[in-house]
Amino acid sequence: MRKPLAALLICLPVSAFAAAPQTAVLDIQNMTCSMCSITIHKALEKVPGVIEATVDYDHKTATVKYDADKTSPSALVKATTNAGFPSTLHGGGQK
Ligand SMILES: [Cu+2]
Repeated sequence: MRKPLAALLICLPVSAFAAAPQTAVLDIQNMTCSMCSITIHKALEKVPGVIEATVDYDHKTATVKYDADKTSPSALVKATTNAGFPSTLHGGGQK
């Protein structure tokens, strides 16, 4: 039983550095064609801390995986708004 304990002790500090990614879903306005989703995608991926951005044109939403230590849902909203697509946080994603 010594090995699993040793592994646990080694793993803990590592996981403290890599915070679990958070996911935010944004409702996006002004999306009128598939080109818009590309623009939004680029705007979101430029935000420092964004790990992955998926824009759903059919549902007019963007799902963004981000590092909560580096960015926040409000920064994501700002990024799409600055790109010409005002957005709001969908559901209870913000704490
Ligand atoms: Cu468009």
